[in-house]
Parts: sequence; structure tokens; C-alpha cells
Amino acid sequence: MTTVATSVNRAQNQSAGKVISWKPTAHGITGRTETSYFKISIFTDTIVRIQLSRSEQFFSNPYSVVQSPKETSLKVSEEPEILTLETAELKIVLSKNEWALSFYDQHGNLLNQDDPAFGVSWLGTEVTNYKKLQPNEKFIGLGEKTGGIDRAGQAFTNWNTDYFAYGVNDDPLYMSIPFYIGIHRQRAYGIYFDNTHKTTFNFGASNRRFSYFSAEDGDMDYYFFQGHTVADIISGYTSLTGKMSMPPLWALGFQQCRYSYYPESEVFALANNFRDRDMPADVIYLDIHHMEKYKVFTFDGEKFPDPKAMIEALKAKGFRVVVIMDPGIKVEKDYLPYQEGKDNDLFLKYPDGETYEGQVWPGWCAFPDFTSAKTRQWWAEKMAYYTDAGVDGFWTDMNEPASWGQHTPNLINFDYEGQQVSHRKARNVYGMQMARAAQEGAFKNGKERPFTLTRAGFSGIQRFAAAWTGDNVSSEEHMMAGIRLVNSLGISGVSFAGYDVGGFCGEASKSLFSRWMSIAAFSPLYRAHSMINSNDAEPWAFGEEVEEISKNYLKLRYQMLPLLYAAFHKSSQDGLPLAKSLAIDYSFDENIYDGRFQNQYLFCDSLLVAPVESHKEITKSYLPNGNWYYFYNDQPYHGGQEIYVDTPINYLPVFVKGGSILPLQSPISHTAEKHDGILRLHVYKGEGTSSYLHYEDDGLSLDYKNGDYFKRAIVLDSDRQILRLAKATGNFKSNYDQLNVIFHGFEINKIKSGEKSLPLSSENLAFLREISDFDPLPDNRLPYHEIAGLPSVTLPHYHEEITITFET
Ligand code: MIG
Repeated sequence: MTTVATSVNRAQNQSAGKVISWKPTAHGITGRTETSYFKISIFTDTIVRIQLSRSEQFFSNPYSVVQSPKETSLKVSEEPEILTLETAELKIVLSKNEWALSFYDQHGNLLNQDDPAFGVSWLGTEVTNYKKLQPNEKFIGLGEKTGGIDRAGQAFTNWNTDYFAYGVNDDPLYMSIPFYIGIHRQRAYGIYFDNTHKTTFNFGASNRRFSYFSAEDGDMDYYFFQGHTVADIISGYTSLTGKMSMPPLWALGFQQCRYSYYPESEVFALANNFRDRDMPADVIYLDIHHMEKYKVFTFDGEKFPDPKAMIEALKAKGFRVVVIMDPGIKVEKDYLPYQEGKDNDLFLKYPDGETYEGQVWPGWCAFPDFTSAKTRQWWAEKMAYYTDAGVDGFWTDMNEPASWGQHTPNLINFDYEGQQVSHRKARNVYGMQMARAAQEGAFKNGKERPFTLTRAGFSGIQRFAAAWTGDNVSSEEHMMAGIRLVNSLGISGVSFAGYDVGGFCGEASKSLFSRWMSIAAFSPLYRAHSMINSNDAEPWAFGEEVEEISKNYLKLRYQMLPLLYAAFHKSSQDGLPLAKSLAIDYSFDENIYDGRFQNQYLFCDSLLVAPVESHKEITKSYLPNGNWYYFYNDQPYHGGQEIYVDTPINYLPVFVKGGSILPLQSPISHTAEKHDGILRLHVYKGEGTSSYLHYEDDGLSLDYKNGDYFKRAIVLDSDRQILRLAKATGNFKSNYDQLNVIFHGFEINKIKSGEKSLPLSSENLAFLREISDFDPLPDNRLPYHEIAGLPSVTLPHYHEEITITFET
């Protein structure tokens, strides 16, 4: 290795140095600098991979990226000082005197630029890419990270960590996603650092010269994304690392968890409570007490004498059962999973071959090496124990991996798909590989789609499981922090995410629990959970008023299922989240980064949710550009302004975006229950045209992959007053036989389909029911929950095209 004799070498910092040679490859170029080998590979016109290694061999993370380079037209040109690579949408300039890259869009606008002196540098084994800070640059993403939505001025570590009762500014937490988006000068770019070691992202913390990302070891290996919008960049990232598949419909319902429900009689009582109180729910969780001595793949025979019969009976009531799985396998001679793991070499080991043991709930444990295909397959097969008993969902916990002491020794050996690496490189992907095994095992359950929920993960986790944000606390600030965590996960490819409603640790007050239930009705994952030895925390455990508020929002959630389901479909296609930070669609609006408004988000593209602490009775919300309707009473607002909103505990501020097409259904008590067969399309007047992609299938099987779906574009032209439902595609017959179109914000006298006049009716609506003994509003105002006299029309819902024109 040649040494670099410039100032950058002081303090042992060794930069990549001069470019010595280069040559073209099939998808880009490869070459040498004074200290490194490099490769630039064009994946698409907007995605490029940059690799620098100090050895001739480049290392790869085999787990996250699922896309390979596509054929693109690439132009490479050389000048004395620079090398330029150009695609249709991206220009990359490499300075040859000192490795440094600059990225421009096709119009020559600067997107991102290496620090000219340090570019890519090594300090010992640590590798770093320094990027010049751009004027007023904002940074969003990085997955499950606390703090504000703009991460400028802060630094973060990626190292999957079990963190009970974390603080709302603490870092790192359970899941690592080294992907972020930079925003400046009306432009955005994305960077995914594909290195699974412990990494640090510094967005201008303790300096004003650069942002950087560094890894303890391994190569500099990152993907750069150019996009016209933040949404394009997220789509690019999820086309690279994969998208979630359609979950089963029941997973979109309400999920009730607790550490732990047992014995069987308590589980039945829980299920009956939901049904008797007419509170919709779909899922019941069994936490670690379902096992005998915390041994995975067992049921405690005293608490659950006949799990199969219990699960069957629950299913008859419309409940699915999810069980927890921890990775630790109890070291116990006669315990079959332990023996099999030993005999077949499936556990993590010390470099001398001894099985690694750490302490968790079962006592001393061995840990399956989920970074080995053989172990994953074995685990998936063992899960037949549960699926045979009728278990439908799996919850992978403690998969950071966690153990008492929280310091897995770094020398432990992991297979890492045959690479044989240490804990330093494998820790961050361990949890994701456990989730992968769990998904595989869940699949073995006949033909139904799997549902898996994970705590730990890494880039690409969205392909294997939904995520929840671990052990939060029953506090107002945690409720708000959870929203930002979920929104940040959404920016980072994980669309299906949620937080423990009510807070895991501590006791929620009545108002906190009410508000949390209301907000989470607008979370992709709607799941309540609480800690062992805490008070009862089911939605009826806080008294009548909380029960009524919870019931209202639970029912609303179930009314929104058509909207949610279509949104999940869309997300499975374009990788964009359901809970969208406003930084996605309103990236260049400074106000949305304001601490007062940063928790606001768009849900399913049409609802602006403005979360507010439970003790507030009035709040300021910010409406971005466009026109908006207060959800509960249709009060219209112009965007681009701050407004005051009353926030009594039974009303969460939600606004409908003008131009939205909102499909709702009659409330049901669980997803397998029949609704009234009417799809209610609420259309809200906007400007110009807007559209919505309606999607249905059986909600359970994989048949949709073979064309058994019902899908149609619905386009609203607010100016010309036309609603067009395109001919539906797919072989599935719609779940609805009637269509009820309800017009909001329009004044209508006549409705026609073709030349035929349709009977116009007038609807009175209440999305929420009145809460008894509770009057949130001064007497002189209309109740929020009533909207009177909306024009509507009813039609059959069939495959054919439907065009409706409406006249003032
Ligand atoms: O050491 O299974 O985050 O949701 O209830 C605690 C018991 C282990 C941590 C999870 C939590 C779960 C709990 N688990």
C-alpha cells in the first residue's frame, strides 16, 4: 500500500488519495486510488453504487439489496483532473487528484458533494465518507431514530439494542436502517450505506464543515439516489431493498397484547369482552408466559392445556392468535430444540468451536445462528409446532439479540451466508434473519399470508415483517415520539409499523390512553400492549368514557378498512409508507419541520392527522398547501396557514385533503365479519384532477398473485365535476355490491351517469358517535360529529366503467 503524503494524513487519517488508474466495467468503472480499490456501478438512471475497499476483494452485505444493475446508457468521459459518468438523470464527477465525488441532477444542479480533502477516509479499520454540508440542508430518515424529523445537527449510531423504557431522545434503539435523505435548494437525494457493522451518521453534529457516515470496519459501500421528489427516492430505496408483501387483512384490525395473557380462561374472557362490549378487534397475543419455562416451541400445559382447541374457539369468535418467539434456546439436555441445535451445528459459537451461551428468560441459552440458511430452515420447520396448533402470527422479540448484560462478546462467530464473520459485522442483521425464518415458518401454515412482527431489523426488513418500536413509556412525549418513529420508519422503507398503544412501561392516564387509541387508529399497525405487573390496560379498563372514545375510533378504523387495504396494496407496489411524514409530500415547506407541527402526517394519502397531547383542549395545526376539510364536520380550510383547532379528548384533529376519494364501509366487529355490502366513496372537492387506486382481494390467500383481485383507478375531476371509475381489472368479484358516492364540498343539483339522470339523495353523516355524559363544546357550536345534507348517489358496484357527472 502506498502512503499519502498530504495534510490529510495527519492524525493517521488516511484518505483514498489520488486516482491512479481506472477501466470500464459492464455497469460503470473500477480502478485504484493511492490507498484503495474502487468501483462505481450504475444500477438505474437514478441509482448508483459506490464502493471503496482497501483490499482487492470487495465485501458485500448479502441481506439487504435485492436488485442488480440494469442496462442503462452510461457515458464516461475523462479530462485531466476529472472523470465524469453520466446517465439520463444523474451526473457524477470524480476528482482525480484526491478521490472526491460530486453528484448533480441532469440539469447540472448540485445534489451532494464529498469533502474535497477527506472524501473517503480510513482511521484504523474505521471507514468514513465526509460530505460537504449544503446550505440549510435537512436530513430525514434513518429508520427507528428518536429526535425531530429534521436530523440536522445531530448524530446517530446504528447498533441494534434492547432498550427497556428508552428515553425519547435516546439512541440507538432496536432497529438499524442506514438510509437517509438530504434536502436542500429545492432538491433531494438519498444515501443508503450498505455496511452492516456499527455505523455512525453525523449530520453536522459538533462541526459545521461536513456530514458523514462511517463504519467500524468493512468497505465504504453506499448507494446514491437521485429523485425528482422525496417520494421518488423512497421508491428507489425500496426497489433496491425490497417492498413488503400484502399482509393478511386481519393484521390491519385492532391487535391486543399484554405481557402476558394467561391462563386460557383469561384469554377467553378477553375475547368475550371485546365482543360483548361491541369493540372491534382481530388479534390476541400470547407473550412469553405461554411457554413452559420460557422454552420456545412449547406451551405451558397448566396454563394452556389444549392450545389447539383454544385457538379454534377463538377463531370462531373472529380472533387470530399471535405468539411471541425469542431466539434464546434453553440449555437443557432433554429439550429437543437444544439437542437438535447442538447435533446439527445450528448455534452461534466461539471461534474455538464451543457453543456460545448467554442468559435470557429461560436461563442460560444457546442462540440459533439465523445468518445461516440451514438454521433458518430448521427454525421454520420447528414452527410447525405452533402452526399445527392454529397459530396465525409470529412476534419475534429479543432478536437484537438481547441477553442479560447486553454485551454480546464481539468474537462470537456468525455464518453470515458462509462469510464467517464476527458479531461486529453480524449483529445488526441477526434480528432481520430471525424474522425471515419466522416468515418462512409462518408460510408453512397452509396457504394463508403470514403475519410477522419484529423488534430488531436492518435495511430490507420490510420484506419479512412489520415492526414495532419496542418498550415505550406511558407518557405524552412518548406518544408523540412514537409517531415520529413510525413516520421515520416509513421514510426508510418500513411501511407496516406501530407503537405500543398506551405505553408499555408505566400506567397511562385515562386521557392519555384515549388519545393514544385515537391516534393509533391512524397508524399502519394498531396494537395495544403493556408490561407485566402493570394495571389492566384494555380499552375498557379505564372507565366508561375511555371505553366510548376507544370504541369510536376502533369502529372508525374498521370503517376505514377499504382505504387501509388499498393503501397497503399501493405501498406494496411503490414502497411509500401509509403514515407519511409531511417531509415526503411537502419537503420544501419550512413550516412542516417546525417543532410544533413535525408530528403531523398524511395517512393513506388523504387524511392529515395532527396528533396532539391528551391534556390539550386546543392546539395549533399547520395545513400545507391545498384545500382541506375538517374530517368530522366538513368545515373547509385553505392550506398554507396555521389554524387553531379544538381538541377535546374525544376528537383527534384530522383533515381530509381536497380531491380525496375516501372509501369507507359499515363498521364490523372483526375483519372476517360481513359488512353491509355498500362501499361508501366519499369524494372531497379539490382542484383539477385527483385519483385513487381501489384494490380488493380475498384478504387472506396468495391468489391475488395469480390475478384474483379487483382493482380500478378512480379519477375525480373537481373542476369539470366528473367522477370516473375505470373498468376494474382482475378476476376477483368485489366484496361490495353497492356503491354509495357521497359528495363533500360540492353543490349539486343533478347527477347523471351518461345521459341517464340518477336519483340524488341527501345524507346525514356522523363518523363518530356522540359520547354520553361528555360535552366537549360550548353550547353555541354545532357538534363535531354531524354533517348534514350531503348529496349522494347509489349505484351497483360492478366491473364495468362508471362515469358520473354532477351539475350545480
Ligand atoms: O425482557 O416478552 O419489547 O414487548 O412484552 C422483556 C416480554 C421481553 C420485551 C418486549 C415486550 C415483551 C417483553 N419482552
